[in-house]
Amino acid sequence: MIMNARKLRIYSHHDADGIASAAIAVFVARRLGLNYDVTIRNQLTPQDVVGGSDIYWFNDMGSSRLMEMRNVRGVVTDHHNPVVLETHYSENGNDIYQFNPHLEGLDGSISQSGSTTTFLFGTNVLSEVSAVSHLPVVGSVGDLHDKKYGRLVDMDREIMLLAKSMGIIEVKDDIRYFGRSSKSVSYMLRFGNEPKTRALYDNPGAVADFLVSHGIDRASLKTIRWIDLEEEKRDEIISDLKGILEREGQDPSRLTGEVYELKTEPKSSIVKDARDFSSLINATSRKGKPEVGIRLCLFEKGDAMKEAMKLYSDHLDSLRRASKILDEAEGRSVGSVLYYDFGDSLENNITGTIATRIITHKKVPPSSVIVVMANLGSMKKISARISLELSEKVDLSLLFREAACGLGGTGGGHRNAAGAIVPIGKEREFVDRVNELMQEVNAT
Ligand SMILES: [Mn+2]
Repeated sequence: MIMNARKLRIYSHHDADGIASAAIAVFVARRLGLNYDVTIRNQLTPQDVVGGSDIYWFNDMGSSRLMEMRNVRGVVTDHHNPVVLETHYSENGNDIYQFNPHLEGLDGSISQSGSTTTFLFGTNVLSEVSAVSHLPVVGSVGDLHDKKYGRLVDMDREIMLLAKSMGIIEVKDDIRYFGRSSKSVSYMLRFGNEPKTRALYDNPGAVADFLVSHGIDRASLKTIRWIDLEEEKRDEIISDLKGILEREGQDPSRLTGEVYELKTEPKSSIVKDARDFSSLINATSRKGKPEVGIRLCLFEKGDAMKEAMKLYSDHLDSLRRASKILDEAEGRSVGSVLYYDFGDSLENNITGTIATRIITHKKVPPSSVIVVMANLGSMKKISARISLELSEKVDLSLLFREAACGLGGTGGGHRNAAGAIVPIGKEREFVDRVNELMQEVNAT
C-alpha cells in the first residue's frame, strides 16, 4: 500500500513521539519518491477519519479511533490503547493494517513508543530507515519510556541499540535529571526530581552554595551546563547528591541511569541530550510549526535550528504563564480525583504538560488522579496523569474511554497518561464518573 501510494497522507500526534514518527514516515516517503503530505493533530477530527482514494499512514495515533474510520485504506502504527484487537480491520469500508505493541502483549506505555512502532514498520518498507534510528530514541524518551527503569526497555531498547551500533546515539550512565545539555547546572539541580533532594529542590540559594562548594565559579553558575563539567567533577557531585539522599532517608539509586546523546550534535548543542532534543521538537509542534521539528529530526540545521530556538523560547513563555495561573489556581477534589478547570485561561494544547507538572512538582497523594481541563470550542479538553504505582492497578486510558463515551465524548491514551474530550457542561459528570470507576478499582 505505502510503496504503491499515488498520494500518501501522513498523520501524526502533536508531541515529540508523534513528530519523531512523522519524520520517520517522511524519510520513507521521500526515499520512495512518493507524493505525500503531513498533518499533525492533537486529536483526529471527524473529517480526518473519512478516507478516499489516498493511502493513509497514522502514526502515534489512530488505534483508539479505528471504529470511527470510514473507507480508509492504509496503515496505523500506534502504541495507544487499541479499541480493535486485530491487525487487519476491514469493517465500514476500511482496509487498515494496524501495528500496535498491545496486540503483541506488550505495554505500549513503556515497551514500545509510537516512533518505535513506526520505525519497526518502516524497516519492512525501506531498509535505509536505520539511518534515522535515533528518532525512536527521541520519541521514546519524549514519552518518558525510560522513566520507570531508568533506561529504555523491550523494543524501544532494541532500536536504541541499533542506533548505537549505527553510531548515531551514544549511551551513557549519568545523572537522570532533565536538562543536561539545555539548562544551566544550577537550574538542572534546582528542579531535578525523581528523586528530589529536600536540601536542594527549588532552593536556588542552597544549589548555588552546593555548586560553589564543588569548586564551580559563582559567576558561571547560570551559564555552565552539566555536560560542560569534567567527568571527575560530575562523579563527585553525583556521589555527594547520593549522600544527601541517603541522609534524607531516600533511595538514591534512581538518581543515575542511562542517558542518550545524539552523536550528530556538537557538544555545544543544547539538544545533545536526547531528552532535550525531544523537548525542543515538542515545542515546535506546540507552537504550531511541527514542520520545523520534522526538519530537525531529519538532520537539517541552519535556519531550522534558529527557528526552533525561537519557538522553544515562546513555548517556555507559555509554560511560565501557565505556571503562574497554576500557582493561583485551587484544585478541586472529588474523591480521588484532583481537578483543575482553566476554562479559556490555559492554551488547550498544553493541558497534558500541566498535568505532568502537577504530578511531578506538587505534593499530591500517590492515589490521586490529576486532571487538567481547558476549553476547546464547544468542548472541554481533558488531560490526566496518575503515578506509575497507581497505573499498576488501573489502566487510566480504559477508564477515560468508558467515562467519556456515555457523555458524547471520546477518551483514551495510556495506562498512566490519558485524555478525553467531552462537551462543555458535561465535565463535572465526567469527573464524578471517573471517581466512581476509581472507587470500583480501589474496592477490588
Ligand atoms: Mn506516543
